[in-house]
Amino acid sequence: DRASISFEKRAELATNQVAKQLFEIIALKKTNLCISVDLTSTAKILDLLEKVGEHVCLVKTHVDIIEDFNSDFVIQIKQLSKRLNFLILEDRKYADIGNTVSLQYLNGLYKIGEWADCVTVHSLPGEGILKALNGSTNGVSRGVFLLAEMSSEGNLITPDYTKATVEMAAKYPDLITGFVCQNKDTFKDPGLIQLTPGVQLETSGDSLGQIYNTPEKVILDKGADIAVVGRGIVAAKSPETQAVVYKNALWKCYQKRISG
Ligand code: BMP
Repeated sequence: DRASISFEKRAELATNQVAKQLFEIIALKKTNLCISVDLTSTAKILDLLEKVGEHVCLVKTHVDIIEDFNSDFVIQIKQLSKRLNFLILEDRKYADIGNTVSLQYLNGLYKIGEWADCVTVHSLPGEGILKALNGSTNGVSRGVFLLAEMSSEGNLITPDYTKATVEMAAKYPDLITGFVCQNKDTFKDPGLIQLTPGVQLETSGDSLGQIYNTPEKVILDKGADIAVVGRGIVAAKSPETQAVVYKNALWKCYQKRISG
């Protein structure tokens, strides 16, 4: 099963170039931590990444919450991503017809397709959404994480929806980096990445339906390859110290997992 295969080996099995790169970064930096930088100013985001960037493999953004988004921010976050060796996932959660998504991906204020290594996408509208993104990458290696499950309480995703999402992804091996999901049985392909949000050490949820699990639970029981941590690090007194705590906890679990 995919959870017992090393990240080095899985890099060789990946068919999407972003997945391959991510597996390689994880193995090299020995970190399967993704930081979710849900902050509303460019200065705060860049300052945080300067401190935690070396401890993460992936930085997840929500650019539409930034008050002062500008093209210089894009240049700077790209420079940080090169220097500290992480990839960027814009958590846009596209969910419209293919034509609209293609416009949203390439245009507007954010021009996400120009700078994000990968994006999140809902399977809800059907495969046109993947066709649109496939045709919008202009030969540059880009990736998609498909939402197969969510961490929030009472979400409407059913087992059938999850299964159909995984089947849809199988038709786009060059485009799909992996799944945002919560369970190890959700998919089997060891070349794809399980990205799992809803991870925190301090609490079991927030007041708006988020559900948290510990690093141990998500890596060892739920099959996560990369764990997404937002407020657990961002809201900590020392985000850098806390990033190291999560990084070490997650990596220890991964090592235990592959040693069988
Ligand atoms: P936090 O660790 O602060 O709860 O942040 C979790 C992040 O992961 C948020 O940016 C949220 O949008 C995202 N997320 C999630 O929490 N659950 C999902 O199922 C999918 C997500 O993308």
